[in-house]
Amino acid sequence: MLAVDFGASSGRTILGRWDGARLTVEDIHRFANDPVRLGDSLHWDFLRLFHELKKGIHAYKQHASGSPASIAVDTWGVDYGFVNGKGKLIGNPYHYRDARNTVAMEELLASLPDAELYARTGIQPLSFNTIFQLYAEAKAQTQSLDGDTRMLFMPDLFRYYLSGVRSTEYTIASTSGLLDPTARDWDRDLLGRISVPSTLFTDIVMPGTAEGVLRKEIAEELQVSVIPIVATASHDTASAVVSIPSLQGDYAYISCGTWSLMGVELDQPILNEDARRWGFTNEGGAERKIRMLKNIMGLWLLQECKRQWELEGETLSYAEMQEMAKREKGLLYYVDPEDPVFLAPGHMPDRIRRYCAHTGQTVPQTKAELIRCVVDSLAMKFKQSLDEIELLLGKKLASIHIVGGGIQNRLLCQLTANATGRPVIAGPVEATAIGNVMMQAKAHGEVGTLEQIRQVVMDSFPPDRYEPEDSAEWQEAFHTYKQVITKKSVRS
Ligand code: ADP
Ligand code: LRH
Repeated sequence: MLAVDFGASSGRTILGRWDGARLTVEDIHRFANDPVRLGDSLHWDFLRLFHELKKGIHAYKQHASGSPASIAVDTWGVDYGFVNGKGKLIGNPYHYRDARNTVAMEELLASLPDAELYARTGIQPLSFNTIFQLYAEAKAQTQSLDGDTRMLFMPDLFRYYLSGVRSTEYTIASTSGLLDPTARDWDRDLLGRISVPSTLFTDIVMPGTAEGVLRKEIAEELQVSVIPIVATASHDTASAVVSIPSLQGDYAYISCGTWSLMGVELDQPILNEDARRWGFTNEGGAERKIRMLKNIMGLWLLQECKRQWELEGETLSYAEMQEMAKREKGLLYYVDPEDPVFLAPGHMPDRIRRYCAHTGQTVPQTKAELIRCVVDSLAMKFKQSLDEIELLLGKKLASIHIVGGGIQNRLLCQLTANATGRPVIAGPVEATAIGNVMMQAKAHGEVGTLEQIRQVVMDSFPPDRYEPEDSAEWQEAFHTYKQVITKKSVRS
């Protein structure tokens, strides 16, 4: 089975080999996913990404014989494109970090208060949620959206151009802020209130559903046979959560890549005032589960420092950056990785320094100090979020599972154990692609339940473990961190 995983910073095609009991994965194609600024807007390069998708399918032949049993695509959340009745893509999809959304959010929240919206959708109001993007779109009237046009989220859009089937997969739709989290379907009344035609929205299909086959013209172009296309848990975070290697319910997870998505898996959403105030979101998971989690601006802060330093002429690898931070003294300065000041691209080192100055802290000067500041702050944010999750659940959690590319930052894994005082269980690194493949296996009837899938992941990809160290020092420092982030929210 081929899993195509488009992350916000890079994409990959993974070949999953399933022997009936264990899974192995092989990376057969990797590519960068660089957004493009065009005029004053920020976009995804959809055509280039589709080209990379085809290259990944073609690469299969160099690694295996015959054809894959199926293909499925997952991507980051919230973004979408429009496809008209003739199958043409209207415009190039916007990047969720585009600046147009902030004003749209403020305007919509003026007529649809935050508390009401949260009670209806269970989604933390972030400016880039699809609901605000569509509202911005409707106001700007840049596209003509007739009755035959459909809005498709990014993985659905890729799937449409692979198979010709226009449908909406549940987990990706759940990132939009347009679903009723209990009914697990569109909130039709809400759709009416954002001034876009209701005909834009297709039926919702559950993850693990076969949705057509590879278009004949693509099969001919790539000289492959006609391959089934599956709607997997197509929000990358949902696929990552599928492959948490545990059968216990007593852990919090962090899906750690560009973003850090920290939360728990539940049967029903939590929609109370504390969950809203603390910024928790209730997204949909495989098997109708709810992913109650927080969107934390994760390793994006390091990605943007790295990019800025490259522009200034110094190229550092992530491995080098981690080593530099390890040598630095810790617990000296903090930022709040949830603060919207860090959302847009550009000049990240300056923004981190400004944040520290603004909150009366010592300002990190060197690159190593800046990296250490980010890693310490993330570990502290994970501790803060864990405390909030435990209050919402009314129980203590035994461990933290971290999955995704971020586990290669071993310093972050260790500091997370130190900050939370809980063991960190790290892996698999390709959790999203593995979850994607296992939901395809489910569509083929090879596995039935989430428990069976997680047993397979546990048997196939043994994780690493980090024990907490220096707990007293971290507990004390946590109070300083909390004072810092409170100071910032009071001042801004
Ligand atoms: P996404 O899917 O959101 O694009 P990934 O899951 O691929 O993100 O994770 C990317 C992040 O992993 C990078 O931002 C970087 O911080 C971290 N990372 C990748 N490789 C390494 C490495 N060798 N050492 C430390 N961190 C790494
Ligand atoms: C992570 C992610 C996250 C959010 C963001 C926009 O890649 O999917 O869960 O939805 O991107």
